[in-house]
Amino acid sequence: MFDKILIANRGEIALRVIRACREMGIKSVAVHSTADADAMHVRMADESVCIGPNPSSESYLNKAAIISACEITGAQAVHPGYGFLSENAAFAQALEDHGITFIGPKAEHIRIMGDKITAKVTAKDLGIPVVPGSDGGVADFETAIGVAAGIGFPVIIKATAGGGGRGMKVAHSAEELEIAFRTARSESKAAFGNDEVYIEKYLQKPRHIEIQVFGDGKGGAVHLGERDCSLQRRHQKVFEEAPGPAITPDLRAKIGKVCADAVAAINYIGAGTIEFLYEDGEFFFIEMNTRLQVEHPVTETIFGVDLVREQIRVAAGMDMSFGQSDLVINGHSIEVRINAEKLPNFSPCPGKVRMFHAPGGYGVRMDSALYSGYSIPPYYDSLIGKLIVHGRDRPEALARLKRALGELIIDGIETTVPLFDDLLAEPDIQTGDYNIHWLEKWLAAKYSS
Ligand code: MV4
Repeated sequence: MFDKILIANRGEIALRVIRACREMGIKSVAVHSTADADAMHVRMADESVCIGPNPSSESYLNKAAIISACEITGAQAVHPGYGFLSENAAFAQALEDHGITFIGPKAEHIRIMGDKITAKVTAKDLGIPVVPGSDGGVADFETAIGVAAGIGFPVIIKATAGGGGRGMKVAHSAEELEIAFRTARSESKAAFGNDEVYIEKYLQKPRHIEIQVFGDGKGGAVHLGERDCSLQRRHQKVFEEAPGPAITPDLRAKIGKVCADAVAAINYIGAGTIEFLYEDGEFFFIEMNTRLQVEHPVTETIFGVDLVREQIRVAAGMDMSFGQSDLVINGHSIEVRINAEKLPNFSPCPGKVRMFHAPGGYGVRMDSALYSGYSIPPYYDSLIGKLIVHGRDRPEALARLKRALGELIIDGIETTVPLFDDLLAEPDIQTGDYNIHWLEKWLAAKYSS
């Protein structure tokens, strides 16, 4: 087992990893930018190294500075958290070249899943159901028309180099397709330096369902069910839950086995998430994320497993501490993401937190790097906390979430907390009757005045 791990991240996820290290008897090294000298992850780690100035491009994304920090401190492994370098194949490779373990999948798997066409072809070959569409890139409009004729309108054009919703265009007719196809290509070229696009059948009212998988890197893998992350605004998740309100045990077991078998077949190591659109009882692969996700706690909560501990174990060459038959769902979990943003426009609202009080009590977990008196710097993501609740069933989790939100105090800045009080009052949220468009429609209606 490692004796020291460097955490190449900040905020709540850095604390999450430091906590796992401490419980495992592993020393932790925090890295930070100038702006983060007083951040909680720096205080909580055993050691810290300043790796650069405020912009993340010069600090949290600075590969050479992070590798130097490993060499200076003697850290044998790096946990990347999410975002930043977590899905950067070149970083994973550079660490390996320096004899440092990347706590995550092999660079090759990161690379495959980072290219959306290669990811889809790989998924299909591994027996994962994919959205009907072009087999690979579509180079000209004539080909695009041919694909659309085969699958029927509406269709969606996606950037190969995209992901997270960037560079997508929907077309309902051949006329719309001509414009959409050209715009998608030029926007993709401008945004990613790559104009390759592909075409899929456009699903009109799906849910975003993602399957958590975990591999041991030696042909063993399990699934840990699904999360329903359909409640999103501008491709940012806002509210996530497990199990998914629309997913039956039979559906879960079937798609879960397909996913676990697929990652086992490629000797995948560590945590991964296979994202699907789910509509009318069918799953359609869209992307795979080769990192620990923000919303991993809802899965941890219902299965009673520590995913970060498992990531560290398998990265050190140990076996996973559970098999598929050990993984039994207990109750229901919901996470809400708390951002330093001002409603109704979600405009970033950094600044000094005069007082922070986290809710607690039975079935409540608050993952946050806030403390009273902390100044949230303006340079990074606006996520400042995740409130995760557990109940015996969904109604109990919802009631507990409402209770916990009532205890939470974040004074001095604007946050997205008031949104959740309103959201919990909605009958569709109470019954779980929502899809990927529900939140944006609700926000438009609610804040239209
Ligand atoms: C789609 C789709 C409908 N049909 N693909 C958006 C983000 C990216 N990961 C995939 N996305 C979508 N792909 C087909 N074939 C609708 C979306 C989509 C979406 C997906 C998940 C969660 C929120 C979304 C919001 C708008 C569009």
